[in-house]
Amino acid sequence: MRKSIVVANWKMHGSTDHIKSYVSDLHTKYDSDVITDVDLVFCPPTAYLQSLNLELASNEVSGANHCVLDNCKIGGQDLSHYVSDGAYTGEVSGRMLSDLGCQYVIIGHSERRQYFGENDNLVAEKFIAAIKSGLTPIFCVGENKAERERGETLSVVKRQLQEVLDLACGDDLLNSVIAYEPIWAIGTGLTATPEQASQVHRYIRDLLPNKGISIPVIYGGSVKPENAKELFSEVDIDGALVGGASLNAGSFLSIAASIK
Ligand code: G2H
Repeated sequence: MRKSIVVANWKMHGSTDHIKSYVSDLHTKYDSDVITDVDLVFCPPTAYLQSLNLELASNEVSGANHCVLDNCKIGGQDLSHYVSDGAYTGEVSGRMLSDLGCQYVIIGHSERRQYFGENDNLVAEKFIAAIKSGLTPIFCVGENKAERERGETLSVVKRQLQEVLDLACGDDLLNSVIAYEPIWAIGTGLTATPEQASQVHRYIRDLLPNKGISIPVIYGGSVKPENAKELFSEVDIDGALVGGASLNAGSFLSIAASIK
């Protein structure tokens, strides 16, 4: 039985005020009868990890509908491939993320690959650094529009995954999440159809040791309350990596509530 997981990737958005009102909304709108057996993972900018964690853990929220957010976790959006402390200005290690309360970290998001020059090899090193730090990597793969149009989707995904498969041992992969995010669907309003996503998810599963039987494979790319149910109706889609729609607590909870 695979875990269902819905991840909020806030990207470079947020503020102290936003966190307070967001968590207050979570407390009032979260319905534990509707959202069952789903991990909710919040990945704010690193600067806000601690305040979000404290806010989520707080039981000081007033209001009749206050509920305990047991299955809410936090994660980083990136980490250093350096595992040990050292003279690496600007870097944040996996140990530091763990120390701040993170259980997850996003690795190899297409925006990291596109704007910060992260290649398959660096991304694979970050995957290993996450595992060594006791974090669950949420490893992102996905093709761009030109690659899809040339029919290269599966070969691109295989190439991106291969470096990790080469560096990791089987047990490393057991504690990971794979996110399929077609780049042409990120922040564009375009979403892969459930069939398009499912085909790639099945292919990813086939590449994983033991057919990835226990590894969640989640979908990302303009997921919103309106399309979540249809995507989650596919057996190979175990959850979502949500960007824009995760900035509103109500929308994010509505996506999580759509999990079968
Ligand atoms: C893809 C996704 C979250 P959005 O990047 O990682 O963002 O839902 O805004 O397309």
